[in-house]
Amino acid sequence: MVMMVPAEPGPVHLVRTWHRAVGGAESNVAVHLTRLGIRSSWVSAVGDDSFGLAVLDAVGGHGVDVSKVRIDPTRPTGLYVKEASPNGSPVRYYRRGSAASGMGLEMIDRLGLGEVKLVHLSGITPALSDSCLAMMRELLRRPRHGFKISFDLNWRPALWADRDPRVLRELADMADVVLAGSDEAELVWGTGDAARLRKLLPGPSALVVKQGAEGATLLESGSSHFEPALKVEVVEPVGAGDAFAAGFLAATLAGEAPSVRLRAGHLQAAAALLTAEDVGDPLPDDVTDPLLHADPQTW
Ligand code: KDG
Repeated sequence: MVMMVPAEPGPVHLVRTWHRAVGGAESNVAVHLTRLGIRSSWVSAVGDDSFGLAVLDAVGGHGVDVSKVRIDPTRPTGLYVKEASPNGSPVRYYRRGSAASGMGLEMIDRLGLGEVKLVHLSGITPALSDSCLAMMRELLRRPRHGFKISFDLNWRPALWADRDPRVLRELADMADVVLAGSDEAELVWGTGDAARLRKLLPGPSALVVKQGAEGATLLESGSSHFEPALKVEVVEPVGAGDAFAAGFLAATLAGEAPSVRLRAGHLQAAAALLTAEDVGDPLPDDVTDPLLHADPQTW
């Protein structure tokens, strides 16, 4: 989506100068993964309009392959307005009837499932329309040969107002890797406790429960690992979950140990927390590399 952020202080209805950026959970993850050296495609749909071009330019400009994105001449590119604030940023969506909401089963062919190692999905897509939900279900139900599916819950209550969010439980349970905030899990499953959630979500081989500024827990192969988060002065939190997912998934693809995978997530999230845009500047390697493998006392 195109994202508009006020470029001057004051109540939003009085703001006349806006900063136009680009955001979207899955494209954010693709950008972070690409920066981390993982060849990534973003598969979605934009309108045949200037905002669509802006999205393709921005996401493609980071090196993400956008060649599989559908340009839909009949629907507009989605838009959202974000008011940056350290305590959670109110967002307003203008995406009903958007090109992305028009996606359906036919999009699955664009994924090149025979060639990929990982398909990353989010709980936002099934909220967009019935056809998007059907696409997600089909993708998650199909037998997987040589690739895994990760699923970030990304609970967005504004998108579920007239839809039944319980379907998220069913979709998440069919993924291989699930990431969820404990606060989101509390709302969707009635518990944010990692061990209890695991009982309600037995399908995925890996479950990551993020406890905000405290840290994150990975439950996998019968064991549980916790890594504290880094302490940062939060500028704006939107996008930090996507950054975490990318760091965690990149380290997972690299076959790293649980503590390194969680730390890789925290390091990416820390960089995203320091910017009002969804995707901030990456922390330099000479900062991240020693931290990834640091002694637990000094992390
Ligand atoms: O995770 C960040 C996203 O929430 C943001 O980029 C917008 O994808 C978005 C959404 O639907 O909320």
